[in-house]
Amino acid sequence: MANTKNFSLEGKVALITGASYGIGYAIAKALAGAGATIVFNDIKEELVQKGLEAYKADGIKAHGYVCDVTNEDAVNEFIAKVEKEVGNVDILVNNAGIIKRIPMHEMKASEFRQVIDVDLNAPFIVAKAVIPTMMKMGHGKIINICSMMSEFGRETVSAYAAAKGGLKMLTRNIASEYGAYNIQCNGIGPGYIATPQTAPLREKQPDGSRHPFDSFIISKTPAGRWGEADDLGGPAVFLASEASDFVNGQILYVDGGIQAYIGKQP
Ligand code: NAP
Ligand code: GCO
Repeated sequence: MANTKNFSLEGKVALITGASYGIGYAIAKALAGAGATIVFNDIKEELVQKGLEAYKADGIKAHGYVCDVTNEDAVNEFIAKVEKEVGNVDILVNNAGIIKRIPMHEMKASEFRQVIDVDLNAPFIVAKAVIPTMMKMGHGKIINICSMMSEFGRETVSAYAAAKGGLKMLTRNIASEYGAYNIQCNGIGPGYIATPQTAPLREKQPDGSRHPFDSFIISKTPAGRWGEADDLGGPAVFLASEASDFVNGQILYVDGGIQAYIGKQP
């Protein structure tokens, strides 16, 4: 029998930030399927409630909290509450994120800072809040949701690319600084995934045709489709489990092959 390491998450507490819906929800569902207890947050109470209903409908008893991940005091209170009410966080998925698609020369500095705040500063804040307990426990898994924009740029996403590029290096630095405590920190780099965040890029044109960007992504992806949030569940279970105990500081791209492909001849 091959000595395959354990993919089970039984007995583990997993915190997924911004997981009322979208990629965070799909990852939480997969981690729950592997046995983890799910904790999630959202900024708005009504979305936490909506998320709790969705988890319940999927047979998952999740714990939902209202917390703005950019607010360090609120995050520290949130983590203390989770540790008291649910248990120590064994697995952190820094998923919460925003994007603003604005040409850089038209973007206000305040808009740039807002994206950096949610997509880069917040993963630092939340990781910093859970690492001390992980150090005491002698184990921990941190998964940062990066992006193809951790590697590439494109028009209108300067702030997002800067944040996700920084998040790739924050991932590698946490791996370097805390690997000695048996804490593994890796990233997942989704390709183009069909969620509310990318809905504007897939909107049907007035004549009913595909959005040009939609056609572009389809032509650039060997899989010939956008990713689904559920496509990220398996990779997340792997990086959250003992099966990846010797994987550290890596970004696992789940992109349907888009980064390997020159693109279909028009
Ligand atoms: P989404 O549908 O826009 O969901 C983002 C989630 O983050 C929402 O639940 C949102 O809550 C929450 N959030 C935003 N700001 C927050 C804050 N300050 N505090 C707490 N929660 C906050 O996005 P998604 O497509 O699922 O993406 C999730 C992650 O994957 C993001 O980091 C994104 O950058 C990354 N990603 C997405 C794609 C893609 O193609 N979709 C590809 C690569 C990477 P509210 O609804 O209350 O704002
Ligand atoms: C965009 C998209 C992308 C995806 C994702 C790709 O406007 O280019 O939103 O940024 O969200 O990050 O990996």
